[in-house]
Amino acid sequence: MDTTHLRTCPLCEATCGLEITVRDGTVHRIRGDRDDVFSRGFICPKGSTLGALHDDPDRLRRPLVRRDGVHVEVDWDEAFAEVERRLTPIREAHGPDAVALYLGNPNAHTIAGAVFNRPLIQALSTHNLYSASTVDQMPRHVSSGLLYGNPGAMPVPDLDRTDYLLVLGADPVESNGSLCTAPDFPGRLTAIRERGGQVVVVDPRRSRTAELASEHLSIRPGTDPAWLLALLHVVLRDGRQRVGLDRVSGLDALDALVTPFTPEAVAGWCGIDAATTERIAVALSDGRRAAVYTRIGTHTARHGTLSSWAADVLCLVTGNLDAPGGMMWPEPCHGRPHVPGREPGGRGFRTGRWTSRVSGHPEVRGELPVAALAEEIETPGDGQVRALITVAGNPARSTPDSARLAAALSGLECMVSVDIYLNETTRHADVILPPPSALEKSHFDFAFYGLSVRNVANYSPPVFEPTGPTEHEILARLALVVSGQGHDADPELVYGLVTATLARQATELAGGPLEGRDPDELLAAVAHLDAPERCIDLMVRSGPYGDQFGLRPDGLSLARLVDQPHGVDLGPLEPRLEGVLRTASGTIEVDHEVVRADAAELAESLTVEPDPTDLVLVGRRHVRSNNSWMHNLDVLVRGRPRCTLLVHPADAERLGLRDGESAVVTSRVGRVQAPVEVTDRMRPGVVSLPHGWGHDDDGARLQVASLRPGVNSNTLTDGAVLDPLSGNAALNAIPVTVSPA
Ligand SMILES: Nc1nc2c(c(=O)[nH]1)N[C@H]1C(S)=C(S)[C@@H](COP(=O)(O)OP(=O)(O)OC[C@H]3O[C@@H](n4cnc5c(=O)[nH]c(N)nc54)[C@H](O)[C@@H]3O)O[C@H]1N2
Ligand SMILES: Nc1nc2c(c(=O)[nH]1)N[C@H]1C(S)=C(S)[C@@H](COP(=O)(O)OP(=O)(O)OC[C@H]3O[C@@H](n4cnc5c(=O)[nH]c(N)nc54)[C@H](O)[C@@H]3O)O[C@H]1N2
Ligand code: SF4
Ligand SMILES: [Mo]
Repeated sequence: MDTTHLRTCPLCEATCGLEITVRDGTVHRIRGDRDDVFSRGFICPKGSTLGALHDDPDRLRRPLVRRDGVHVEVDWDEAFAEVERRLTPIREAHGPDAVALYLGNPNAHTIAGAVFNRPLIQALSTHNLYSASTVDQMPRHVSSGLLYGNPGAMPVPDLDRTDYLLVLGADPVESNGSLCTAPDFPGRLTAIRERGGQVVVVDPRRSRTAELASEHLSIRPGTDPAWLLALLHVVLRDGRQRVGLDRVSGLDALDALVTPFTPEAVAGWCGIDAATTERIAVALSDGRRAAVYTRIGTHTARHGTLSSWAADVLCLVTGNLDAPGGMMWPEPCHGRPHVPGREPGGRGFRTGRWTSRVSGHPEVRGELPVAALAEEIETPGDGQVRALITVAGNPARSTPDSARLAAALSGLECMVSVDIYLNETTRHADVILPPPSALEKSHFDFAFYGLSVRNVANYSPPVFEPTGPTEHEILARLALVVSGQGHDADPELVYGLVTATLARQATELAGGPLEGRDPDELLAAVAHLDAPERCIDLMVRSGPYGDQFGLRPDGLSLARLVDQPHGVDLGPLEPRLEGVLRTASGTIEVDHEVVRADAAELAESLTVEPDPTDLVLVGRRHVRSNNSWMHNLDVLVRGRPRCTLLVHPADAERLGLRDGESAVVTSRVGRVQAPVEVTDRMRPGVVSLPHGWGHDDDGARLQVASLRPGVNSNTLTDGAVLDPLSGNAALNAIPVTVSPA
């Protein structure tokens, strides 16, 4: 008997609708759901592997505890008891900062990660909070914090209505998009060109996205902020600005900031001639609908925040912020509802409320840079990290100078990992707590409905019943252990707190639709649901489209989402600046001392003439890969090796490298050996290696991945190079030397 299940793919940010056929208790087929309101049948090769992932014999089903250096299976109570035995004395003897927490990328893709990490973070109350955000998008949070007072409010390109899309440092044909949720990104790019618009891709490599574009500019890595400021320079110099918004302050400071960044001054530095820069600046400011989209290549860089800030300011001054076809803010269905008459503004944004112990890095959004985690573990003294909890993260592969971090992990007194694999990171753990597979969880995209190019909502129930505790139960029980309530305390204690907070927030929102209602009435209305569903229902019903618990009977609720398994389309994005502004002034605050200082520092580097024989390393993604953790699926990794070093023919010639042969790549911190792929896709002077590989560590259990291990590119990236405004690691433009092996 076949059953069909419709659900959203949880693997990347594109949120594609899947149609999953189950036969005799196993996944028989997965294809794109043609009736999904957003993805319309689009699927990538990863989407159809959820069954293989579920059935992967290496995926952990039972907890592991390390005994005499070997991981052995134990039952769940024993595992939590072990966590309590090991963690509690460390916290008691050395205080809360002795236990660090690292949250990895899949937390953005699970309900547990979105809602149930909070109690664990609160219970730990450690200054040593780290996440994949500081090897990813932290610069964009900071630029939104500075400009809008709201680090969560990151505008997205209005892909379906723009006529001009400038893409820097993103390759959405491979990645399917990031900080821009758009299933079938390639189709949406093609549509821009088909309706007469243009797509310009700025990337040191001619990526597949660049091939789809109207124009490709092969920029020198790490120089995007200078080029973006040069575009701004031209717009301001020629009086081409047309700011359409009135809640803006600090624009007067821009002229001085962009003065050094003339198209001529940046031409040699960026590798883009002045005439091209002038032409792009004119196109962006001639009144057409235009959007500037920056991503990994620009954010994981020394001036990542400055780039992100400059891209938004460029849209602001050309009338393309909060306007259709420009950069816009989605209105997620679980967000805060409209409050009629509310004055925009709030408490503003600040960083540096505390600093890291060893290097004094400022806290950003409650986090310290993960690039500093190794030194916090290694350096003795008060506040030294002695224990670490990882949740859905593989920092031994995904963070800079990761060989140093891996060595530090092996010196911890205690490590606990919530993870589905015994891999390069979790092999260091004393206890591994495996959550159920993606198909055993319900799904709701808390993170991505706020980054979506259309307002949509979708809820997916689990396909299979979980055989062990759910991920939210694991997180709740960890929070209870940490807060001293014992390894056998009832997780409902945590669920109750989380849901009570949500109900209180809804009923205490001044001027909100539920103001003054009894929170217990809301809680009673959702009491019959499981914990994640209670949270979703509370947020959706009290959100901008919600039924407001009866006040708006045709409004949205979990029940309505369940009834519409192809998703609910809530329409195109609408201007909503006033809803997102949280600056103290109630305006977009353009002028910041820290931004001016960073731009001045950048201006200094323009005078340094690049040496044509210097080599720098950048990263890349492939559509059949997903960071470090999907290489254990044969269907995805079979075929030609993909962890190769791309080298331009001229560099290959000069360095004596031959296609298919091996090269040694050396940076300040490490060295790897990888097969060379000679290709004119690369800009001369730039080599490219993907991250997330290197699956040959002893003690990991990845039978398929270990057959095609590849090499770990983060052996080369340098933990000492950060974007000072955000603490984000620079993972691109890494100086390297390359020689034949
Ligand atoms: N050089 C270089 N380094 C990079 C990047 C780059 O471009 N270049 N990109 C960076 C970026 S953008 C990111 S986001 C980071 C990612 O950094 P991480 O999040 O640290 O690494 P991932 O490879 O995503 O590892 C995810 C982990 O979660 C586990 N997992 C998968 N699904 C689940 C689940 O449902 N629950 C739980 N509990 N665990 C699960 C996997 O087994 C794996 O151990 O890497 C960064 N590192
Ligand atoms: N298939 C697949 N999809 C993924 C992931 C994956 O690992 N595999 N990871 C997911 C995650 S966690 C994220 S954050 C997103 C990331 O999604 P994207 O931001 O699209 O990331 P990439 O595909 O790595 O593309 C980055 C591009 O930046 C270029 N680049 C490098 N340095 C520079 C520079 O200095 N300037 C400019 N202008 N360009 C530069 C690189 O050549 C590369 O083409 O993808 C997500 N989706
Ligand atoms: S593009 Fe992303 S969301 Fe869509 S099927 Fe592929 S992995 Fe899943
Ligand atoms: Mo990411």
